[in-house]
Amino acid sequence: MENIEKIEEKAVPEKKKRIFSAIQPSGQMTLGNYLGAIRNWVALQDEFECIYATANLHAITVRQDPKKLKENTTNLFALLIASGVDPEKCVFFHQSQVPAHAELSWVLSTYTQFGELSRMTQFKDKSAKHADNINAGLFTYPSLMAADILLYQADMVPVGADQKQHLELTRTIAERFNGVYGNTFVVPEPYITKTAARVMSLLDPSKKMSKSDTNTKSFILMVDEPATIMKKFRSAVTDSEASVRYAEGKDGINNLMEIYSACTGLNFEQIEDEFRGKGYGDFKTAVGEAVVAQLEPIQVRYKELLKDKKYLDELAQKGAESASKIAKRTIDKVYRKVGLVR
Ligand code: ATP
Ligand code: LTN
Repeated sequence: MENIEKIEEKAVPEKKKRIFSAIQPSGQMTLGNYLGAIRNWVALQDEFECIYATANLHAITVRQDPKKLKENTTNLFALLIASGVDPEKCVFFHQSQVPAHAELSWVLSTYTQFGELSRMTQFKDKSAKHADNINAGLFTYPSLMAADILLYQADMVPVGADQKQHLELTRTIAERFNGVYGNTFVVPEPYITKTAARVMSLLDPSKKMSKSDTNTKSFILMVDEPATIMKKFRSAVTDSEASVRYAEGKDGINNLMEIYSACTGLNFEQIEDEFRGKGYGDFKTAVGEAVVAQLEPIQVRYKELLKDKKYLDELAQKGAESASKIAKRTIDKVYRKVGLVR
């Protein structure tokens, strides 16, 4: 018995799997970002080695006002902490603080094909939206995203469903590079929630809820006041059937059911039971109240955190130092393999 205990004590703990994800400070965070991605970031922290960043280099692929970008970046950092991202448990920083992201991105862009980048739906959507600024960075955005992930040898990447295509390209780039130079990168898996993986616009439920939408009624911001949230849900587009059920052709109601399910933990059947015989008005009020209940404690913590911006900067600096150490190992290896003088 004594022997067994000793062996157990000495057993080497299994290496924790590594997680990487990022979010752009391209506007204010929406309920879609939270339910589709950030809740998973938080949930994964205890079990895995997590590395999270604000993707401010990605954000400049769309024209940004410098002062606003900086402010949005710090605010987003605070909002993520308020949402449960814990800098004590994970490595948390701003992408621009670790130059290896840009360095690896360049190398990987030479292993990413024009045709592959041309097929990215995000590129197509964003170039349609910003026809006056279809810049090279917008096109090579996925090479930078691949660099973010591969730099840390991440096993899993928690994202919303809209990022699945970028993740697939990341895997292709990693496999291509490994094929040429031998095992260099871990090939990552996407980690996507079952409910609310793609929260849709409240005004056009065929489009995803996006923080850069020009119509503010189409999204719920994490920092929206309770009265605003209730108002936005009341004006959400539904259908004329007046029956709360999840079905094809009922995109508006399906979206509200997804949101309600993600906020209450109820499944679709339970939601249908709760609202049988009731109108859409009652349902929309319940969805609004469930969302307010989720967001209120986050908003309180967020306001508190924003009082000390110096502390937030210090946290990011500390995170960036830890991230740089991990990143250095990969970028050194890549430069050596490719034959670049260091
Ligand atoms: P933009 O509107 O500027 O393109 P975005 O909100 O689409 O920004 P990010 O801020 O980079 O993009 O997204 C951060 C995370 O939130 C990603 O994992 C993304 O998949 C997820 N996400 C974005 N929109 C939604 C949505 N409507 N539903 C679910 N998840 C989403
Ligand atoms: N492209 C992502 C944001 C992003 C990201 C990443 C997500 C940038 N780098 C690395 C996961 C891993 C988006 O959601 N628009």
